[in-house]
Amino acid sequence: MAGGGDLKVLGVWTSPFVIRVRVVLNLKSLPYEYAEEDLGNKSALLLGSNPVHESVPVLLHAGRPVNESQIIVQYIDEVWAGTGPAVLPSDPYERAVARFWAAYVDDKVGSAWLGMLFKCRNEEERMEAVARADAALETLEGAFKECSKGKPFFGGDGIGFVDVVLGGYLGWFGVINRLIGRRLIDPARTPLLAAWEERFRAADATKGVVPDDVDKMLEFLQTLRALSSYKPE
Ligand SMILES: N[C@@H](CCC(=O)N[C@@H](CS)C(=O)NCC(=O)O)C(=O)O
Repeated sequence: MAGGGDLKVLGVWTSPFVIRVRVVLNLKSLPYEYAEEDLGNKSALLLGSNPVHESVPVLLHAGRPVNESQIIVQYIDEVWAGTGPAVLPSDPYERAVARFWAAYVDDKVGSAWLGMLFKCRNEEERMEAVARADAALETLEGAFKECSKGKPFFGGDGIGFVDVVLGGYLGWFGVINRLIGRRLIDPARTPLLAAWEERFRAADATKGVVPDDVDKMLEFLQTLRALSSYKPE
């Protein structure tokens, strides 16, 4: 089994995709080296490790790169299956359901997130993206009920695949909350998810990884928007 010396994450501290990988490494208590990337001046290691997308996160395991956050999370869960809690369910059907909802999060919530913060050219476009996020979160409220079966997380008693995929966005949701003057995960509209958000933020594995400094995030947002190379798809 590889120890911490064998694991390195190339990341950006605000990235929802990086955060989910770090939460899973924490859940499994796997030590790793973390290298912060500058998206305006990417390292040769990043460009060489992920030449197709040139994006973070990259997990280097004994020097070999694994790319794409959902794939990285599943890789960690498979390689360290006996270490710490399982992130994906053991039952194949439940695993398929978890993968379905994780894909839904990145498709619907992820595109609304880009719309709310990066792509919108005016307030009207921001609010259109907020409406798309609201609709996706309402659907996820139903998914939470189905997957959690009354337990605290999508994954049941502990944080699972859908939890880390959605939870990675919570730092940016703090920024959106400030911009729109209410909680995006609205306790009135989606009470189960609102309670889930509190639990996820309070979990040990997310401490120091899910950002909570909204001012610092807003500063980062300005830097990112000013980067001519940053073109969110
Ligand atoms: N689908 C990818 C998305 C990764 C991604 O978009 N990462 C952003 C940071 S949040 C990035 O590195 N973008 C490269 C760039 O801006 O040049 C994943 O899940 O890993």
